[in-house]
Amino acid sequence: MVLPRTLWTASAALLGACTSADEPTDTSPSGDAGPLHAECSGAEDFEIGLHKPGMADSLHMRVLDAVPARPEKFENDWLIEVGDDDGPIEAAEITVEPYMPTHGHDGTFAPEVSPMDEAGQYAIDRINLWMAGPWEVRFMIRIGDTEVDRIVYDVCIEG
Ligand SMILES: [Cu+2]
Repeated sequence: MVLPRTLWTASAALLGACTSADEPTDTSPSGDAGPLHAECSGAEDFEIGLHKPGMADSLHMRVLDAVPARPEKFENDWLIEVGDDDGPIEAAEITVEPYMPTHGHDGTFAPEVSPMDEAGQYAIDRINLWMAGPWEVRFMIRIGDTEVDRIVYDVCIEG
């Protein structure tokens, strides 16, 4: 579990910048993070604050905090913020699936999703990234009975 933060206002102001940053501008190997796992070529560099638009382009997500700060093997806890252009999305039904695309398996159990008091914030606990290599952390977001969007974070686990 990570602590809630009151960042929605600041985050909303940054959404425009995020959506224009989808194109990678630096494809050189990251100097700080060391070499990625061999199967992780093309994975983006995960960092706290990373913003992603949904595949349907109706919602956005930001990782407000992560423990550990860079994803590591086995269990990871994230604090996320979900919103659309009008602000935070409360009462979303969020399903999270860690998935290893190169091997076709999941994290063996579903992470725990807990709405926080701060509007639009959800704690995602026990994201089990149990092998080295590339993972997708897949978020499926429903409001009522309607699936509104899907958002995927690509992360690389060092082995
Ligand atoms: Cu695997």
